[in-house]
Amino acid sequence: MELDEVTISRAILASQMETMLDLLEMDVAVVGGGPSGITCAVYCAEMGLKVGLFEKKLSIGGGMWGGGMMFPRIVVQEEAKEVLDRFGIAAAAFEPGYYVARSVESVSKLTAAACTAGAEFFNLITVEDVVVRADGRVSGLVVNWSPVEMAGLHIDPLMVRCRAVVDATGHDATIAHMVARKGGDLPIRGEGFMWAERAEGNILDHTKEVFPGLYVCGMAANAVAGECRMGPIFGGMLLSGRRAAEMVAAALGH
Ligand code: 48F
Repeated sequence: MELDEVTISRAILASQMETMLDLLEMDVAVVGGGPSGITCAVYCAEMGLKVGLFEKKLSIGGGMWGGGMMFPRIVVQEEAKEVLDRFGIAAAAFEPGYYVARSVESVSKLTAAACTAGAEFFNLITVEDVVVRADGRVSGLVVNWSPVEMAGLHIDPLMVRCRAVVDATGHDATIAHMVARKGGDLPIRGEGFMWAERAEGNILDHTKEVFPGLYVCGMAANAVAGECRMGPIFGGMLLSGRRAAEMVAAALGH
């Protein structure tokens, strides 16, 4: 076959523009493509919600790609093993209740499942603000290309509308901080010390709607609640992402 360079360009532009126009209005906007965000996206999509995930970096995966100190392995405890099994992620038993999975396989299979279920991933896009109108709810995101932010260019963003936002931005709890900074009633207590048992045990209690229309999951949930961190054990991230999806789906009547 004879290749035409302009056809290649047209294919990319047409496909992505169609997707971006379609996703200007969605049910759930997940911010952050780490383990909790991807897990939230896959469950939301499987429940029939129209979901878009925004990740500011080039790659999806957040803190899961790097495993523990660049050893590309993650530990998952008994309670969350079912999530690994659900997505066909191989896990080797270590000591009773502790399983070890490959971080690259874990990210890849969760991401692939989310794509198959219909979630759209927007990498290289940074969420820089939220939309809150007279009803006092978070009802949209303000987004811009990450390279624009990195270069410090003064270029105005674009906006998307959604029925719920999930802050899955990890330790920084970026979206929650944005809301708090602008006067939203959202107290942020900040992350506590390393204490895996406590951090993992409490994370589901902290996974919730923290401001009308805004849910927190993963490490962002613990950071908002003043809860401890846990390091490279990832069961809490997976279960928190799933819990956030269930809460959003229930709130949106799915
Ligand atoms: O940090 P991250 O992996 O969050 P998580 O899902 O998982 C935490 C674990 O990786 C680990 C841990 C538990 O085992 O302690 O740290 O809670 O992923 C957060 C993602 O959000 C992106 C960021 O690049 C990262 O990939 N992110 C942060 N701020 C923004 C953003 C933003 N403003 N717009 C878009 N993406």
